Amino acid sequence: MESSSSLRIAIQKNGRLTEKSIDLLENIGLRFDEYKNRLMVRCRNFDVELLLIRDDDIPEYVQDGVCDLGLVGANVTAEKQADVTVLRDLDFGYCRLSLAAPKNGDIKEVTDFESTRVATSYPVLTQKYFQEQGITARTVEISGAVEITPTLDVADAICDIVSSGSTLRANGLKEIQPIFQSQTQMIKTNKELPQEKLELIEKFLIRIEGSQTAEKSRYIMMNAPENSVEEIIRIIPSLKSPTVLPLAEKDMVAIHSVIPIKKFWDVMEQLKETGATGIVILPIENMIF
Ligand code: PRT
Ligand code: ZN
Repeated sequence: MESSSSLRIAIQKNGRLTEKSIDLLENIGLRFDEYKNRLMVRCRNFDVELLLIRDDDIPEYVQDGVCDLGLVGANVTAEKQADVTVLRDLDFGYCRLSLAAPKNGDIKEVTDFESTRVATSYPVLTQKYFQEQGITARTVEISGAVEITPTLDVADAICDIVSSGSTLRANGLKEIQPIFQSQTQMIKTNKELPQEKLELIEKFLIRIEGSQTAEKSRYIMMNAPENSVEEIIRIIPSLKSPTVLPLAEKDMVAIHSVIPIKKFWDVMEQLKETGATGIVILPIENMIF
């Protein structure tokens, strides 16, 4: 497949990242026709096309310039040692690559991995970690169902992706050491791109930043006695200074602001103590800086 005049973005065809990747692109204003069971989908409102492929192929397609951008786990890009530029962490698909071993076995800490057989789909990252630790272990490359290999005596331990840890537990394994933290990232080819594509990428990055900030923020409105405004401004960790509007009721004002969602419950109690009432919290669709 040769390079395209449209900005070509690779996403996972069918897996954990597919829906969230499409959601992210739609959130920043791109519109697509039906994408299920398609290899290539054109964007209706930008000169963009999506290539839907296995996540393992994304770093290489981007490295080779077949695609200009890719949405893929940091774990895959690192394992493939792809020569690409990471543009942005996308705040989904969080997981870690971890060493794990049978719960009641002899392997209890990292040094116990010396001279063991470790099954993994990530031989590069696993060996790199062992090398850093001065440990000699043999990796057995397995493409799926890594967690059953100790039971089958194909390996003594494993190095696999973990998120909740329930797969390890269900297979009688315990996590010994995370070796790589991952989330989905936007990667860009290092091949030279025409100015129009670079400008479009810049535009998308600004939109992603706005949408990520909006997702983590809430619009807060409340009524409060005018003489508590200073105290409220101190409490609200707003992104911008709050708007204060007079109300028909004497000595009362309305206060509007944007706050990080994480802070909401922390400040809620304190706000009530200042005499604030009618506190309303609204989601924010997008924020442009
Ligand atoms: O077909 P294709 O090759 O595209 O898909 P795939 O099967 O290789 O990948 P997929 O869809 O399973 O995962 C895509 C990406 O999602 C990974 O490369 C990671 O970046 C990210 N991710 C996030 C995960 C997980 N969480 C995850 N939990 N990838 C895999 N898992 C698996 C893990 O392999 C293990 O089997 O889930 C199990 C562990 O989950 P817990 O919750 O039980 O710990
Ligand atoms: Zn894969």
